[in-house]
Order: sequence, then C-alpha cells, then structure tokens
Amino acid sequence: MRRIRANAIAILTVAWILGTFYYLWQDNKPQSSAAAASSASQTRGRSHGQKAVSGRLEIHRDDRTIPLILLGSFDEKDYLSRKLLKPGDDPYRDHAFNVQESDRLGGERAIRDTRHYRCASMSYDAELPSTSIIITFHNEARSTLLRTVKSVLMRSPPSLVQEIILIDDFSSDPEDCQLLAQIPKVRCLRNVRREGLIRSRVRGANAASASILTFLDSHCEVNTDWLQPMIQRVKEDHTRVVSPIIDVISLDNFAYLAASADLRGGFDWSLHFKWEQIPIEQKMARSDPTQPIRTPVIAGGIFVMDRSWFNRLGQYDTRMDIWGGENFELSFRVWMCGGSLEILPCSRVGHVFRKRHPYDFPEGNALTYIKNTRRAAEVWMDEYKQYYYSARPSAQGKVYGSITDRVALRKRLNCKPFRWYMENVYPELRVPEQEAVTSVLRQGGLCLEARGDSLGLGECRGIGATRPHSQVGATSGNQSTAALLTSFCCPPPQKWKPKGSVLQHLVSGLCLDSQTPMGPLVINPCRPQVASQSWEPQIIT
Ligand code: UD2
Ligand code: MN
Repeated sequence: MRRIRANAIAILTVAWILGTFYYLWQDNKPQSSAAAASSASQTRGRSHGQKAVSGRLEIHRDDRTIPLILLGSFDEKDYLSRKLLKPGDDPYRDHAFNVQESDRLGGERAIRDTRHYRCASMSYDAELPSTSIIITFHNEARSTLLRTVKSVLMRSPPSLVQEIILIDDFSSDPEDCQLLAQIPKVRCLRNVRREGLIRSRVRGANAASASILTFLDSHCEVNTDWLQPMIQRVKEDHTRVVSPIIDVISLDNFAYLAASADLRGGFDWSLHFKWEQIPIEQKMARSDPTQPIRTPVIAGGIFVMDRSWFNRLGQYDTRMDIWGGENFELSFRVWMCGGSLEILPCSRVGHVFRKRHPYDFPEGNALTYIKNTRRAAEVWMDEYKQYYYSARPSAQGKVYGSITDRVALRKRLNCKPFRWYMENVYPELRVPEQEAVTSVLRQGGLCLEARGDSLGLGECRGIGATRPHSQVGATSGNQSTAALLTSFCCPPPQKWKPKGSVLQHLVSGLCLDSQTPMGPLVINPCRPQVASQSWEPQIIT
C-alpha cells in the first residue's frame, strides 16, 4: 500500500516537472503571429506594449511581436545595483535630477506615444539607410544611460540601427561605459581626458560606420517610431538636418510629458537658446500637423544628419570646449552653407531637462559659454555680431582662440552672409538698432540707456557712438524698451504706455521715474508734472 502511494507521488512529481518544462518552453519559443497578437493585446493593458523579461526584450508593435533582441552577456541587474544611491545621500547632488526616481524605473519602461494620431498611419520607404547612434556622456547616471540605449534598441527597427557608439568623456568610472559594450551593437570609446561634448561627438562621428549620424544626449528615451521619419527626410535630401520634438522627462519624478508641437528653436542676441511659438502665418498655413517645421536653430542634442554632409560642412568647431554654443554654430553653418534645419512632429524623443550643470567646467561655466558663443558670433554673424556684444558686454576682450580655420571653411564652402539668414530664415529676430537709432527716450539732457541688465540715465550719444543701441527706444509698444523694462522691474506681461510725458506700467499703474539722477531707475505713483517722470523721444537722424 505504502509502495503504491510512493509510486503515485513519484509519477505526480515527474508529471509536474515535465509540465513546468513544457510551459517554459512554450513561453520561450518564437510565437506564431496570431498567438503573438493575442499575447501582445493581453500585455498592452498592463504595460502599453513593452514586456520586459530579464536579459531579453519583447517589443510589441502593430500587434506583432518583433523577434527578441538579446542583451548579450550584459547583466542589467548587476550593472544597476552596483551604483545605487546610498541612504541619506541627496538624490539631486550628482546629476541635477532625482536619481532615486530614475533608478526605481530601472533599465526600461513603457512610455506614452505622444505623437499626433495621424503619425501612426504615415508610411516610410521599405529600404532606409541605417544609422550610427552617437551618445557622448560625462558621469551620467547608469539608469538614465541604460534607458537611453535600451529605448533605442526597443523602439527602432533593428535594421536601421547599425551601431550605438558611446563616448565616455572621461567619466570617473570607466565601467559605466565598458559594461554596456556587452550589449550587441553597443561600442564604447573612452576619452583619456575630458574633452567636452563637442570634440567627443566629433570622435564618435569619425568612428561611425553608417552613412547617417544620429546624435542623442545620455538621458533620453526615444518614443515609438522615432527614427524612420528622420531617416526618411535625410534620405530624400541629404542637406536636411532634422530633429524630433523633444518631450520632457521630469527631473523630479521622471514622468514622461508631451511637449507642444507648435514650437521651434530661437535665440536672442546674447545667444541664449529658447523655444518659441511658430510664427502665426506659418501656423495658419499648416494644414497637416505631420509636416516638418522649419527651425532657425536646433536645441543641439538630438538630431540626424547625413555623415558625408556633416563632414563636408566641417563637423563641429573643435576649439569649442565642454558645453554650449555648438548648436548655434552648427545651425548658422547648415542654413548659410546650403542646408536646412527642421523639426519632425512625428518623431518624439524624451529628454531630462535640468536646471543646472551637474559637472564642472575646468575654465568656469560663464567663460566657456562666452568663448564658444563668441567663436560662433565671430565666424558667422558678420556685422550682426555687434548685437551679440551689446547684449553680452562681458564677452568683449575675452579669449576665444584662433578662428582662422573656421573662417577659411566658411569661405571654402562659399556660405551666404548672415544678413541672408536674418532675412530668409529668422526675420522674426528683431535688430535692436532699427528701433534704437531712430529715437531714444530723453529726459533733460540725458538719455535712457541700458546698463547691463538695468536701466539708467546717461549722456546722449547718437549715431556713430560706440554703443548707440544701448540707448532705449521711445516708440510706443517698442519691443526693446519693453524687454529692458522687463528686466529692470516688473514681471511679464509687460505693457508700458506713454501717457502724455509719462511712461506708465499698465499692470501696476506706476510710472517710470529717475528719482535719483544718474542712479538706477524706479517706478513710482504717476505724477506727470514731476520732471523725473517726464520723458520725450529724441529723434536721431
Ligand atoms: C543642450 C543640448 C545638448 C547641447 C547643449 C549645448 C538637448 C536635448 N541638449 O543642453 O546636447 O547641445 O544644449 O551645448 O538639446 N557631456 C559630455 N562632456 C561634457 C559635458 C557634457 O559628454 O563635458 C554630455 C552630457 O553627458 C550630455 C550631453 O553632453 O549627454 C549634453 O549635455 P547636457 O545634457 O548637460 O546639456 P543640455 O541638455 O543642458
Ligand atoms: Mn541633456
């Protein structure tokens, strides 16, 4: 009796083991498309289509499961767990974002498809050229870096990704990069000294083997079908340089947020990059939200460019250091030397925008930015560089190195003048002089003028003086006046209105007052009869 019972238990155990093996085998074997479709739709409810299994990825697109992408010998868990935040440490300290939240998400996650719904039905050439993806980084957090790499592998057609080239810009731990090279297609190049992102990207471009280059920051997550629209546009015309819409990954909680599809890149005369609304006429003319958006400049970090075109146009200005300014230099060069820049709304890439740099600048942040932007202004902006210097007086006299090679490059490429760029690419950028030289605001024998960021009264200088445009224009609704008054006193929206002889701030109802002669200006209750509030335009001919 006892023997029969023992046999029964043994048979049941064997059956259970076999059953388990059969189940696991079923789960691992490549699925037929019908089975895949049903499993994909089951998964979608939980995780928007991506299902992670340690060591491999399953990707669901168009209700099909794409064959598994192996992560090779790469051990994700080990990679991430070796570098976790220590209890009590400030999660913002090292990366200027909340690394604890990033680590919590791990190596991958599902994100919302933020494209316009019409993008999903766009079609692209069956045969597109492949690209080398270049990611430079200095002391990036492991979890953000890994998500950048994995999101590329997960959300790009495998045939389009020739390789992912990581350039480790002399980070403290060489393993951050080296370990990732265990993932198929991922290569790791380490700088022997800190070079900055500009020279690092050039190193990556020189090592690339595909005919198209794709640049990414090291804390991105690419979204559904991000790559095809960009490669298609560059394939059709190799002089196009294209960017995605850059979605926002919150630096606090890592939420993935859709960015507006109505923005393009712009700047002010201090060469400060800003996102700005597409001009209203262009917006009205856009009947198709999937159409490319022409942009005067690109943000700089995420773009696709034909490799031969990148090389022919002179890559980057490699005398620029660490960070900043290279996006203006590249943008001016592309437009002025026969190419174009566009943002493609059907391509979306998330990026963690930060409020400060988490890394050091060997020569200081301000000096480096001035050096880089000054090089861009000196080589590309012709007579318009004077507006850069008046917006950034501290740039004058700062060292910026030799520009001989870049000036020769511009000549060799026979590039158009900056005036052409202003007239054809960025007519919305107002030239301060046009307003300021026609009239300035005067009080007694003194003129209203900009002093760095503030306003004051100074000797009237007129045309031909060294800084004529630092004097502030008087026309009502005058933009440069408004801009200066904004920095001088009151938060936007800024509306100033000339009322008789006084200049009134519409929101507060107060008036501009030179209370203390030669001192900084203030706003006070309006008293039109008081001389210190009385302004008149002086026309300069
Ligand atoms: C924006 C761009 C960035 C670059 C910069 C201007 C986007 C999304 N980002 O700044 O790509 O064009 O404007 O220069 O458009 N890095 C190095 N070595 C360094 C410093 C930085 O490799 O010495 C890496 C860094 O790890 C990152 C990339 O360069 O992957 C860009 O740096 P960032 O993220 O600090 O710049 P960001 O996004 O503020
Ligand atoms: Mn960045």
